[in-house]
Amino acid sequence: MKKDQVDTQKQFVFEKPSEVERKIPDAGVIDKTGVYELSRLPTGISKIHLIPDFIDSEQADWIFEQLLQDIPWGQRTHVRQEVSFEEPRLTSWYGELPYTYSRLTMQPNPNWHPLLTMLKERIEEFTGYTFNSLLCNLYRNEKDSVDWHSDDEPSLGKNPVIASLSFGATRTFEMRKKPSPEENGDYTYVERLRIPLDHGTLLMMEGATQEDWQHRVPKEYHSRDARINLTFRIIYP
Ligand SMILES: O=C(O)CCC(=O)C(=O)O
Repeated sequence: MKKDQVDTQKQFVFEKPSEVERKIPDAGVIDKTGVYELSRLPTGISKIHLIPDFIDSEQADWIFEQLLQDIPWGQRTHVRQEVSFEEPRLTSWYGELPYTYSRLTMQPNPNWHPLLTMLKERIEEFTGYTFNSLLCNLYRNEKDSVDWHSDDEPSLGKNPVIASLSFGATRTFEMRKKPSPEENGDYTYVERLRIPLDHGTLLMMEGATQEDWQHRVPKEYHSRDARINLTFRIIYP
């Protein structure tokens, strides 16, 4: 065969790409009362329980006003790689023991506000768990937020139960599943959930939720009024 003959006989063969094109999954939305199993992995079952209107709106209105006024809100500063930055929200801690997260320690404060004690007891009666600590968050407006994290500090023990009660403006609580080891820390294709937390809503997180999932409350592009979030926890010495 001559050389030019070979060239004209060249064929283009379509070859399927060896890697299947992956789609980023749409975020699921959870906004109805119910118990939801998020995942079942060797680490355990991740479960949340959403109870909108746990506190009726009229009661929630005055609770919000009281807490906004009475809780000793403070702005904490984090230092990372020698750069310090202020948390984009105000916080307050209640409990007999100090609480350390992101290398920041909040000192014990055993002087529970009576309203907080009342809310704690109501949640305990409903859930059957006994909580000994509370992290309060105040999101002053749409610019305040909390970044992706899990509540997995050693002081919370294994499979912590966290009861999160919200007052004021509705903000979206987002969850994303931690990637499997093959993903090398890449969250691009992980499962995601969006949970609107509005005035008086209780969200319980249980089982392996903190081990296998992360959560955040992102900044919003449109204006938002203030929101208070109370996360009741069980801290071990
Ligand atoms: O504001 C919320 O709903 C979440 C707060 C939170 O993630 C936390 O306190 O760890």
